[in-house]
Amino acid sequence: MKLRSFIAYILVIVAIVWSISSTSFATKPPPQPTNSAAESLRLLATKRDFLIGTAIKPQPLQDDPTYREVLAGEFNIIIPENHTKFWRLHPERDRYDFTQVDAIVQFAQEHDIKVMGHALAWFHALPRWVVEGNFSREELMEILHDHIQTVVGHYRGQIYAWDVVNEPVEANGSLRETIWYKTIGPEYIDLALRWTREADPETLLYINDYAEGLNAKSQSFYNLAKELRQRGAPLDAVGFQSHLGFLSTNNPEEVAENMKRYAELGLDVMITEMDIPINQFKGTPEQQLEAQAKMYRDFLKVCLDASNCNTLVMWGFTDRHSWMTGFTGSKDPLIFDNFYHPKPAYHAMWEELKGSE
Ligand code: 9MR
Repeated sequence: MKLRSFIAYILVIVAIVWSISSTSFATKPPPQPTNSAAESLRLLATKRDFLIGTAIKPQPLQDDPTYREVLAGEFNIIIPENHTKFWRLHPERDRYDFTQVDAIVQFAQEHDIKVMGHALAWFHALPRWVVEGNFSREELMEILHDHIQTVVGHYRGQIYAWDVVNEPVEANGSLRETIWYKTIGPEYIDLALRWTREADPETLLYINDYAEGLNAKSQSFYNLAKELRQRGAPLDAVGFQSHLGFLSTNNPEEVAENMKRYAELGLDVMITEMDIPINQFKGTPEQQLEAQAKMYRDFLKVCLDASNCNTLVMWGFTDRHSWMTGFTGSKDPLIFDNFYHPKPAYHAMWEELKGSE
């Protein structure tokens, strides 16, 4: 009898403990985006003159209040992910369309957020009229000049930095054989920089690539930047895209070393497109998220510690709207999940920014 009542007693205790824990689990509120908290990423970054940003898309900006709320709460700089690309802004030779970007710039100004522009001369995202036009050297120079003058002029004084030439080098270290390179010659880079400076003397000018580590491609990107400086081209910075473990190295020591040599040239480095797909990490989903968080933190620290890096922009902020969504083999690369809940990567960056105040 004694044994039976002891067992009954244990069962009652187990039931109570189980019901308390499951109740608290069921009623536990989902983690909230921390933009309502006193200290967001943005606030911590702003306190130390650091720019923390994200690429953005116009559709959710227009349709989704949570997207807008998290964006304005957490970031002090943005890059339109696709809408400042050539084919979006300049769909026909005699027609420009600024509607979407004007709305983005207006949102940014209302929320005191800086805007970066990407990308004036790139081999990709060109309209057919450029690619298939069979233009002569003089005609293509006129087209690029007109594009830069009109676009950069339209946003004069409103764009913090322009990505003037995107992805100018190949993996093997040679200059990429883009339509601009093949038709105008390698001087298209100097010309594009000069024309951008003329159209907006205040904006920062950078060239951008996935050339962050130490290899043939990054050596050639570095040589290009050095030669541009030596020739007196108006270049202020280089962009490290940082699709880590995907297009780019995931070795922070190499990136730190690479940043140093740009400092010696008097050039800033901006991290412009950072994302970290979790499938590159082994282990359970929780372990993958922790490894992702550590990598976000490590690369943020590289930038914070460098004398010439004060900007880190991610290629989106919620996995719901990442360019990798739908890719097999590369996923969930950002710091908020599909439902705008901050992931361990968010908290890791938050701690790093807080710690470095
Ligand atoms: O994320 C962008 C995707 O939505 C576009 O379809 C694609 C082509 O324009 O470009 C993606 O962004 C790229 C960026 O412009 C340059 N660096 C690599 C980025 C990821 O591919």
